[in-house]
Amino acid sequence: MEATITEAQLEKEFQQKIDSGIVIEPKDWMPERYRKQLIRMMSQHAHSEVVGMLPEGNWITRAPSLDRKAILLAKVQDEAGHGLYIYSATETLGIDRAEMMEQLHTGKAKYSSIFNYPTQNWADIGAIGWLVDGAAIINQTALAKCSYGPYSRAMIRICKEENFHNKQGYQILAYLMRGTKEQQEMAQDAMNRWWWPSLMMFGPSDANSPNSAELMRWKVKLHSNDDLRQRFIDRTVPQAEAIGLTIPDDKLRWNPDTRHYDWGEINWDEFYAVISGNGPCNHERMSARVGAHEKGRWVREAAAAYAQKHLN
Ligand code: BYC
Repeated sequence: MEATITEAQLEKEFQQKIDSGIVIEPKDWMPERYRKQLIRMMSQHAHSEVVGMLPEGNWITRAPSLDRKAILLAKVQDEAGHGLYIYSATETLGIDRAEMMEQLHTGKAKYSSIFNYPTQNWADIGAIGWLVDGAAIINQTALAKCSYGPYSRAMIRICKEENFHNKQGYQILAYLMRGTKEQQEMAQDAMNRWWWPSLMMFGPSDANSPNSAELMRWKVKLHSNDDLRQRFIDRTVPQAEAIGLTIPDDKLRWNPDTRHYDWGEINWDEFYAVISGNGPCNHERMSARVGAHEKGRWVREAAAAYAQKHLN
């Protein structure tokens, strides 16, 4: 008689694969909880890419030159592409895109807190590219080595594109800092408004991160929220100094003993308000997203009708 493999044995073997660095592929056995956690995190990541087009899209028609418009247009299109890769990667876990959309539109699924802040002037586009894409690169470079194959592979290409985004943002601010006093003030004002929300992108502090322990055991996350946040600060402070921007944090200073920057305290009340739907632009972002989805209904229906007629 064949011995039945128990769930516990399967889980043990799964963990051994993870511990020895074997990448998990869609058809491999995986614990239901691993699948659920990945669907949660990856779908929220895909939603972030798509909702993230809105604050920058706001400036495409008002970019200060044709070159800047072309660059911004390309960047925003890249973000749409990132959303598509990650939605496709998430579908390999057995959820379909319509269900993910439904979760976003009903508020069941989150998207990154950062996209609930307004883009008030052109310098904000520089700050998003430099700080927001910069934070995303730190997070995603780690995810490119995560245990789930489709997610890690999507991240490799995305990180390459984010690097271009990051440089174009930094260049916008570097140019403004070489400009008139008014332009320098615009750049500093954008820095002041985007710095702390960018730090919030890494999630709650480790002590308050309910998902981290499990995700790190499964090597979905390779570093904790606080470790990645510190890495971002250490990398970004010298870049700010190089172009004459001041980081809006009185407590920021280099610590020669730890060889990291010490820094102040995130306003966690603000973070939790934003992720529970009460940030400055949550309602605006969701109504724009739901509206765009509704407007695209006829395209989805036409594509489905075409597929039924010609592709079966
Ligand atoms: N915003 O236990 P935790 C881009 C939620 S887009 C909102 O630490 P986890 C770009 C968290 O979901 C790049 N919610 O969670 C696009 C959880 O709630 P639920 C976006 C947040 O998963 C366009 C709860 O708080 N990148 O680059 O272990 C233009 C507890 O947190 C946030 C990604 O999505 C937040 N900031 O860690 C420009 C990266 N932080 O789900 C640029 C992929 C936490 O239990 N995601 N929450 O209801 C991750 O790496 C991880 O999911 C996080 C959170 C580090 C974000």
